[in-house]
Amino acid sequence: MKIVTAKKILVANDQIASRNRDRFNRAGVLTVNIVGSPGCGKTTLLEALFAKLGGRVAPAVIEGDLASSIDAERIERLGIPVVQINTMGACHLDASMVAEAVEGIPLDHVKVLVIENVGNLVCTAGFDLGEHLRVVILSVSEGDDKVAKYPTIFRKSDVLVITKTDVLPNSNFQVDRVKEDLRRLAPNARVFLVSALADQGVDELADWIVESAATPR
Ligand SMILES: Nc1nc2c(ncn2[C@@H]2O[C@H](COP(=O)(O)OP(=O)(O)OP(=O)(O)O)[C@@H](O)[C@H]2O)c(=O)[nH]1
Ligand SMILES: [Mg+2]
Repeated sequence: MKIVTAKKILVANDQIASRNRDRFNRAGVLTVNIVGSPGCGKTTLLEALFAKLGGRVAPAVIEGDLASSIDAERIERLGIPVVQINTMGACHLDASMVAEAVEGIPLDHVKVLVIENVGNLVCTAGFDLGEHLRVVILSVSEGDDKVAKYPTIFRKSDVLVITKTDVLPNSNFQVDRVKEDLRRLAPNARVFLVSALADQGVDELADWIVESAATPR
């Protein structure tokens, strides 16, 4: 009987991820993997962010969900190229899914490819997709203990976006606690505070995306 271990699956994933990254580099496309719990506000943040790009960089999106094309339809309404991946139950995207989805993205006309991963704070941590930057989203309503409780994804991310900051006045969420926990795990990670609905901090995030897209890789 053939037994495939998780380690072998991860090694194979890393090889495909590396090919994806080469492809993005050749096309001059910055690729950002967005991870976070279900409902933390990933798609809403993308909608707000794209409205702020103002033609400075051309975005495209790969949406990952177990089922449905709800999120892809939201992005499509903005006139942005998008491909939906349905994982049929898998709790994360992997590099081969992204390699296939990229076939539907006009890379020659794109400067930033955003991959919205399946809503999950655990499984998404182990799978490199070939992205250049990983952005983890934590919404205020999830609680300020999540960095300490789910360290892997935070350790492996370049940026933490704390979302739904409009909810802060009615919450016991301590931003400083989150920043302290993150500093121990990922001292170089940047932190943005954002409310997509109240339009707070979105400009700063958009500027960071534009700067990152212009940075040589
Ligand atoms: N108060 C507040 N609510 C928000 C904010 N951003 C998103 N929401 C709400 O949070 C809910 C989930 O938002 P989505 O953007 O669909 O979340 P998601 O992370 O993309 O969800 P999945 O793709 O299903 O994992 C919606 O009801 C949003 O209106 C925000 O900045 N403030
Ligand atoms: Mg979404």
